[in-house]
Amino acid sequence: MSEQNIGQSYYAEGISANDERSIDPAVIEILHKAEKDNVQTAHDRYAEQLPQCGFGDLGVCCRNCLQGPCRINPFGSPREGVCGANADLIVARNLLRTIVGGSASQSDHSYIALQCLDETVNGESNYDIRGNAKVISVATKLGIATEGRSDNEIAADIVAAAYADFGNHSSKPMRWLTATAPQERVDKWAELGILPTNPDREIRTAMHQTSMGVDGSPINLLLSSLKMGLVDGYAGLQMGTDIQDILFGIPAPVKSAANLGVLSSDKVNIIVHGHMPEVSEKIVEWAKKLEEEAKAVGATGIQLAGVCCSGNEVLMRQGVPMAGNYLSQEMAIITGAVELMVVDIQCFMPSITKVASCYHTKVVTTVPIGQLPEAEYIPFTPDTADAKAAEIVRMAIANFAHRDPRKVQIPDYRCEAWGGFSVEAIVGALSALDAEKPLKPLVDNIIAGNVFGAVGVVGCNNVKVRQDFQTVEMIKHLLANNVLVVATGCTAQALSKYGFMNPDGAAAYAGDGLKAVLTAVGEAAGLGAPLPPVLHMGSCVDNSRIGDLLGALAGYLGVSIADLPVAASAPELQHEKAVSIGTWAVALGVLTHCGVVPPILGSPLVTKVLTDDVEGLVGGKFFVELDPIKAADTMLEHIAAKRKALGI
Ligand code: NFS
Ligand code: SF4
Repeated sequence: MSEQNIGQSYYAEGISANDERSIDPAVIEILHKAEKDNVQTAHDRYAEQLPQCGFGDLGVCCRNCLQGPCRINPFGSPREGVCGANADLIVARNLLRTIVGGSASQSDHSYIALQCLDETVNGESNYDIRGNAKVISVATKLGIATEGRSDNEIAADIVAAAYADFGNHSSKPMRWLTATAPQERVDKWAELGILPTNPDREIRTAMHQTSMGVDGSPINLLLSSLKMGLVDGYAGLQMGTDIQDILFGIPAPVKSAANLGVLSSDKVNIIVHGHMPEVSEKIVEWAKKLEEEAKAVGATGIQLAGVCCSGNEVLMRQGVPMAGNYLSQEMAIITGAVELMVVDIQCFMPSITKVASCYHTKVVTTVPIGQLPEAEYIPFTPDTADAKAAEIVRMAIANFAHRDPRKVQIPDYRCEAWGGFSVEAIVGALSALDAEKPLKPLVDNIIAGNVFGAVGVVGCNNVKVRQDFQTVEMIKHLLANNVLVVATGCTAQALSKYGFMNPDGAAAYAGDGLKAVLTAVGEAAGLGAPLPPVLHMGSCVDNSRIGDLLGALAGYLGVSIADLPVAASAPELQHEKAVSIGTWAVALGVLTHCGVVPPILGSPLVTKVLTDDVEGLVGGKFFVELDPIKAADTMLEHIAAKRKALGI
């Protein structure tokens, strides 16, 4: 059986049907090993948390001042906190603070990349500009002159434009937003008064607005939540992706593999985890350079693998295989085969050092704000990146001698998975069919009904729901109904493990119309095989690529994004970032599914606005559905209605 078929069949055969924690047989194998090794995982800690607090679940507790904590009883009294805030107000304030958390994480991530580009332009860093075409496209959209200028000169102006957004003291909207979003959206957001100016100012204002005794209007707070979603969309996702592509290159299709079986029993295994390609790209570079040193200690080489979005970043640009998604981070260590896990920012569990202490695995932190008391801290700066990366790789090599073969168990599951589907790569593949109007073949097939519509599936794992289950079941149903699927984040890694991201997946999962289109594009683009039925578009930051694709499709058709036969879904969301990204998607006009109930149900008003009324304002709305087939059906109905409205 070929590698990719393992991926397809092991889920189909229901090997893992009996475990409520995950559908991934590799993960279940390791969970059993964890029990044997007496290691606690997120699943055990979750069990200890049960039952979780009902007030928190509904979003009706408030700690915004020291008169609290206050909580509202949805079934009786108290109906108000000490200051008089009711459930609607408390839920709306808490939601905005959650979205602030997401937007702050993502805009700080882009700011780190921005400073790295700044130092690179000034010749003060260990990085180069690899995405030359991106320098031109980003400059062009920002209205920066490119004729007869070097990449470095142009990039210096791009850096200045980005800093100007973060230092914008005027009431003008962020330039990155107005340069990127379709004009129709910008006008709509202006009409609603939700155009963000300076991302840092918006975050500060929202924290102020939600503090005790300021905004008492739930509706006003919800409008600020939409605005905060736009902060994430443009200061976080869009700026982050643009700058990372300038530094590290525009991704192009690349063949790789996924699941814990990508770890090697005879190589030095290094896991990159977190979100910053500044760290993970350098580790990749130095792992290649120091391969011989690994052989000198008796290993056959160095095996890199990624977890979470760092994994997605280095898959997209370097073809590094993915060990797994968020809920697999502890599993990777429990294999006993990992010499070193290097983390930077976001989504690494504080537990990993404790898990690592049961094995020989070293954990290395690299960023001042992302430290773990039991880890080695090797601070990474743009001008020391080479030396630090070499030090970290050498630390892993030296640790190979400490691996205890009796503790090693690498599950024999790995699946062929492709990555690298940037918008540039997708348009490139389509231009093999129509060089003049690359989007025409896709749009023609949508009109003809071969492609019924498109869905972007994004976001995390969440210990409250069975790992990968909702994602896989929902996507199977959508593909069978000829919906084209693009994926990012940890859901992309989920799908990569079960054969959705290799050419064989087209025959296994896609309906006839979609299969024919994937085959035609794949052949024309010279892949010699169909396109995978789910296109891996990258990390969570790379959700901007989905936004760019939607904008291009809407522009081609001369309609609003809100009119397109598309939907979005975060079936297993966990992080605040997933909430802020979802809010941006709604503001873009997209129907957005949540497969985990967000803490808003304590307010009937907030729930109604987000799942109903907001559609009248921006064209998009949220819906919550825990059953993956029902969720897919709701998206299919929505797509059908949008098709009908477009007259197709
Ligand atoms: Ni997105 Fe990436 Fe995964 Fe969720 Fe975390 S890694 S930025 S937040 S858990 S998808
Ligand atoms: Fe209680 Fe109001 Fe203070 Fe919140 S802000 S803790 S509801 S008194």
